[in-house]
Amino acid sequence: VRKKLRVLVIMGSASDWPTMKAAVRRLREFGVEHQVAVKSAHRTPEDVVKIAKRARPNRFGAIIAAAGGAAHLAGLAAANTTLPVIGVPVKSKNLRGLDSLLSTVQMPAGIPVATVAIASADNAALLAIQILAVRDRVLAKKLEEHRKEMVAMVRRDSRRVARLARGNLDG
Ligand code: RP5
Repeated sequence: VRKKLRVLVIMGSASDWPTMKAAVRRLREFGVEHQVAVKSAHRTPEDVVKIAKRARPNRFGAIIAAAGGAAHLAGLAAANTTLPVIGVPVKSKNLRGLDSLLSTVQMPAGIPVATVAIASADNAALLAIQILAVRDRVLAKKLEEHRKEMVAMVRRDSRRVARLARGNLDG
């Protein structure tokens, strides 16, 4: 049997961890093996190159890279691997993540980064799981279950909001 692929989660700073926790929570929920590390495109560029180059032989199937501000981490990782790289723009103090978003998403032709919305660590994990699920039936089944749970949740919410809309609007 083929060995299961893992997900590598890197972030530019320990200050990104509160944002990235949600990705780890989701990967755990789906039983996807992962490794988490702080690697900075600007402060430790050699370490980023090294971990990205070793990612495929180290049995990773996707990389999640989160950074804020002049967010070059996902791009630098993508430049050093042919694995799919998912960028998470972390919300920044001065520009509320718009800088992170643009510097993560605006990659040059030839080196793509799949960028999720600002601070969307959970979606990054789901996308990584979807990538692994291309060749993993168990994961694909779990993703289907997750979608069904969302449908049930939205329908529950809809009934609740419809009830509220029929009630006292000033209460
Ligand atoms: C980026 O700058 C990090 O990804 C983080 O989002 C931001 C601030 O980093 P710290 O100054 O908190 O280490 O490199």
